[in-house]
Amino acid sequence: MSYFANVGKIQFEGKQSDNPLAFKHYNPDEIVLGKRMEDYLRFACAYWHTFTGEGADPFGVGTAVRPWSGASGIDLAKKRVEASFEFYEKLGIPYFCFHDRDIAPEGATLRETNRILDEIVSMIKDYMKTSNVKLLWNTANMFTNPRFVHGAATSNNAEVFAYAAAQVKKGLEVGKELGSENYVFWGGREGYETLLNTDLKLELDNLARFFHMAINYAKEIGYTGQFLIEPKPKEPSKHQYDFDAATTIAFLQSYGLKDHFKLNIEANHATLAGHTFEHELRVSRINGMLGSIDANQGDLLLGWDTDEFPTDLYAVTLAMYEIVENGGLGSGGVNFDAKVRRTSFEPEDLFYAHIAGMDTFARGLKTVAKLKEDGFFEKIVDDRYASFKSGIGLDIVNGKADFKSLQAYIIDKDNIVNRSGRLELIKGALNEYIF
Ligand code: XLS
Ligand code: CA
Ligand code: CA
Repeated sequence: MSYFANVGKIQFEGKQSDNPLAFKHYNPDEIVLGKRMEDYLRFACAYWHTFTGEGADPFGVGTAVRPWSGASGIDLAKKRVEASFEFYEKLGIPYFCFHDRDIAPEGATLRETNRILDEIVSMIKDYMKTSNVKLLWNTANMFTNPRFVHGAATSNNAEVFAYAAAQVKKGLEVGKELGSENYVFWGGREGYETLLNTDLKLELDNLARFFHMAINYAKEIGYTGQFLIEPKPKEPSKHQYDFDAATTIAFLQSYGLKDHFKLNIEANHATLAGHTFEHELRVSRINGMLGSIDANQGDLLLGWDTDEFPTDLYAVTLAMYEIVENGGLGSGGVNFDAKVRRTSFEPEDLFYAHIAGMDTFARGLKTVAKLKEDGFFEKIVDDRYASFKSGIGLDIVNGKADFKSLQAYIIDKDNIVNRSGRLELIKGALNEYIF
């Protein structure tokens, strides 16, 4: 049975092609910066948006027309798995990601839920045997069910903490079973609304306890995937504990967890935090913490997480620069945590959306290769910070200066000369690379 009978295998046809079901820039085998594009970008499909989501919003039910619509329960879950592998293979996307609850419905108890999950996991495992598609990461949904109303690992209710622990325990076992290359912790409802009823210290201590337990259990069962934390501000709780990269890194450091984690940086979460995507990537990178990315874009006119497919070449180029400077993403990848708009409700739209995202990242990568070849940013930054390459600046950098020597150096100087940052010149020149 075919779910996407109208669509064949998506091929690279190049820029001149007018076939909407072809790549114009993403050519998996093309070598860019010494690596195959496919290996550099490690694209992944987000199960929740592409197979589970139906396009509902707070004002209306789902609009999505899906070949698996009409089925329910475990039947629906199985149809989604079948459709997903057909989709990955036709698109030529090498990875996928899921939350436990995306792939299988819940039962009355966790025992029952795990049994249903096992059934779907074993089906996925069979599909993985006969395809080249791999699991980039899996995670636990600890935010949809009402039991998580006060959070999961930061809930005031110890039984909810226990439930969350058991759920992540199972997630790590599933990760091991399917060979997931990373395991993601996105905060979900880990945050608070008001200090009027919140023990902030206990909640943060408990969150750290939870992570230590996860590390210990992964070790115990020999799960070797990279642990990733995905920062996000504002949603769903007003004060999310993993607000942004800097906050998350500080938390990990305070609790002796830093060596066990990297970050999964999402574009839309960066902008919600009042940062650019590249800022969040840079902060992670310079701290040795950049692990993976959730590729999407927000709408700067809207204050929430719209999870649009990434098509902004400018932003993606600057993001790809950070990834290239990071030496790639290691075991991480570029996961399209993005959903087609509610108005793009036909099954083909799922292909168009991923093609647009993959082509945009491929273009970003190729542009960065040119920028690197010309040393574009390196020259700008070297020149701008030249004062630290010799004389007093070099003394500061080498730790040879102190307040007394600096005072002696500067106290009688009658003019300090600054130079223009040349921002408009830089932006104009950058446009020539991108467009
Ligand atoms: C929600 C998050 C979530 C994580 C995985 O905003 O992006 O989907 O990526 O739990
Ligand atoms: Ca995400
Ligand atoms: Ca998001």
